[in-house]
Amino acid sequence: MVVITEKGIICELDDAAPSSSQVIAANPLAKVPTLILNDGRALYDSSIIIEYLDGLVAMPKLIPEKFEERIEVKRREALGNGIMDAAVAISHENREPKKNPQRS
Ligand SMILES: N[C@@H](CCC(=O)N[C@@H](CS)C(=O)NCC(=O)O)C(=O)O
Repeated sequence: MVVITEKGIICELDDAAPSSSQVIAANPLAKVPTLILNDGRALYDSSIIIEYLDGLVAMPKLIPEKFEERIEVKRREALGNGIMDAAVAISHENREPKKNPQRS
């Protein structure tokens, strides 16, 4: 969403759940984000989607060409992904029923 906003890309957004038939049909991993291209192909995993969108629209360039700068951006991306993975895991865990519920 940040890349789409930064690049001013016009696209259709759908808040389909990972378990929806639409996502499952497009992405064998059944995960979001999944980007469905105009030709019907689907891209998945945010890092691939970001790289695609950065190449699709030239400016502003978000992933630098220079090796060291590129690695720094990729390091930050990996940190962001790790934080999101942890947040999703915590969110799922909080939805699990408590194993030893306390009685009031
Ligand atoms: N590495 C992936 C992670 C995608 C991901 O885990 N998405 C979650 C968002 S809640 C999901 O779709 N989970 C569904 C599932 O794991 O079944 C990315 O960056 O796109």
